[in-house]
Amino acid sequence: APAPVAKTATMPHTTSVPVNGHTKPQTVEDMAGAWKDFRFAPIRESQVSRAMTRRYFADLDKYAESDIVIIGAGSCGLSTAYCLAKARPDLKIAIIEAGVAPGGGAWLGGQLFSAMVMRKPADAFLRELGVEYEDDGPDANFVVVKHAALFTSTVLSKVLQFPNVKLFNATAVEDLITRTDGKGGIRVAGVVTNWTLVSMHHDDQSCMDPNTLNAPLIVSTTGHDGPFGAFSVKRLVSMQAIPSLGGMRGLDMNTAEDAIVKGTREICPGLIVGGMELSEVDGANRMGPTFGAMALSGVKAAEEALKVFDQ
Ligand code: AHZ
Repeated sequence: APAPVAKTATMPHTTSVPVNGHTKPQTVEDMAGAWKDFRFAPIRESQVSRAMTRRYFADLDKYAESDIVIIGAGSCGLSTAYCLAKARPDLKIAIIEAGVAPGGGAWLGGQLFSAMVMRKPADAFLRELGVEYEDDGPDANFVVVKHAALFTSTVLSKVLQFPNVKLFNATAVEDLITRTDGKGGIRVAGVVTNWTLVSMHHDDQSCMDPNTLNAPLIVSTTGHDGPFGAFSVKRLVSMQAIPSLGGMRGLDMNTAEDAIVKGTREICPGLIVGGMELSEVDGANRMGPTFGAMALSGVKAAEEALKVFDQ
């Protein structure tokens, strides 16, 4: 019979496992110079398969009823997830990310440059995460993280370590679950998902029906319009839940970042929108390569979500 899924993780450096017939503390230092007799512990392929699939399907089962679903794991979605998971360990938070690699556009600063600029006061979020940055002093209006990937990998790793968060990557939200509110309006009540590779082939394969996750609250952070971007707000327009989109405007860092943070809100019952997806609703400017608004829009999205959730 398959072994039950372990409830708690054991840190590798405290594990005692049999190595070369001897049980001894397993450290990297122990291995040095001992490669001639080196052997991995034996395995059968089906054990690997079951170790992965049992957990994945247990997660699908658990998160089929989530408390909050975050669509998109870019800089805004990950910041939202961090704040929500930290504030409310009792909530089940699912993140659905279309890409194989979470992080959206936050692996680089601007163009193909490494450094990531965050305007003050978003440096507070970097201190919260423990991400180091360069600050040119009290008169400087922004701080610089030496590589965007340092910010993104840190927030991602912290989010993934929360026991109440599950990231389903390579999975696209294809539609929203909606309910009528009895007064001619709708309430968003979950998401309709599919493997992203399946979503990309609806034009050349016969109907491949999706899966669903129910949740009383969705936070959509799918970025500005593009092949996958602005997903939820475009769907709200086609369902006539909101009249039209304002369309993202040209670049103006000063107006754009304030507008995105302040505008982060529940735009339709059950659906909060944050990050650059919001620029498509409100007709806000883009900010280009400054990421403070994405982090703080995440902070505000989490605050708005908890307000709704606590009602
Ligand atoms: O893959 C997308 C990306 O990782 C994901 N996504 C989009 N549609 C999805 C769908 N289902 C699941 N239907 C989906 N996932 O959402 C993520 C969006 O990340 P992003 O980095 O594009 O958006 P953001 O709002 O978090 O950050 C925007 C960063 C920008 S854009 C910009 C400018 O153009 O001026 N400036 C900044 C700082």
